Amino acid sequence: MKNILEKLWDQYVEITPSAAKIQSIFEDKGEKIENDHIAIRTFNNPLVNVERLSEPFIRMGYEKKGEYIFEAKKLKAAHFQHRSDKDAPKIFISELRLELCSEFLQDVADSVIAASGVEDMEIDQLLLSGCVWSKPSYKIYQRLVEESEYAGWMYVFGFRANHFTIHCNKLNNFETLEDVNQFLKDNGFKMNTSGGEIKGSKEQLLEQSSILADKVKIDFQEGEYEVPSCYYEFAKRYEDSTGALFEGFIASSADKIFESTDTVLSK
Ligand code: OOG
Ligand code: NI
Repeated sequence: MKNILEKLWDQYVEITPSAAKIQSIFEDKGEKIENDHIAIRTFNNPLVNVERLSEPFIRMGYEKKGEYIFEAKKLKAAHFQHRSDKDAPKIFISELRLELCSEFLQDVADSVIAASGVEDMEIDQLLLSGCVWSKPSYKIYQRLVEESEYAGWMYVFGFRANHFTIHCNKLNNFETLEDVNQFLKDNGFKMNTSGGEIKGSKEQLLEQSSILADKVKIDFQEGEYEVPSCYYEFAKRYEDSTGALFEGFIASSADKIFESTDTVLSK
């Protein structure tokens, strides 16, 4: 039986072919890939909020560590770390604060959640349920994206891993994150350059980069349209003055990493 992290990976690579390609080009260089973290998105509706989606991870031995606020994007997030297994990927779960959004957006979120039957679902099942509501409308998607790229993404892709993240400290042939980025670009991948190719710094104890989300054809009510799906991220962590590896996230960097799925960036 595959565990939930393996199932999330399988579901993710189905709509993120670049992730499988990237793994294989690193493996061809003799690397063994380990993930630093996995990210999940949701709405703050009590039926599906961060608290609720974190339950299966808490049961697996994870505990809540950091909390983050993204004012402009109207998001809140928390990260979870495994209590004893230091190699277990961290889990970063964010939620859109619906009460700060337009009535239109709130109505869409409420109605898709109400129509999805999530109340009767096991959370393990919900986490892997993707777009659990009925076929999305391209018109609604476009209107959501105008207000919140995050809401548009959530409406189409729903519950799944939004990205996995290569733990670059564990690579043997790449000294710096610049080296990783160069290797990706040499292999034809497009980086998210919002806020610079590398977000964060050694002084902040965390450097991150990501490719732009892949694009996939989605069967909307109005027909097929290509939209950005999921991306792969790369993180390098540093030790603080006591010699402890930094295990948190940096809100100002995360703010830009979110944009890897923006429709405007992938044009
Ligand atoms: C999460 C973006 C933030 C990080 O590592 O800072 C993030 C998302 O795109 O859902 O993953
Ligand atoms: Ni991330």
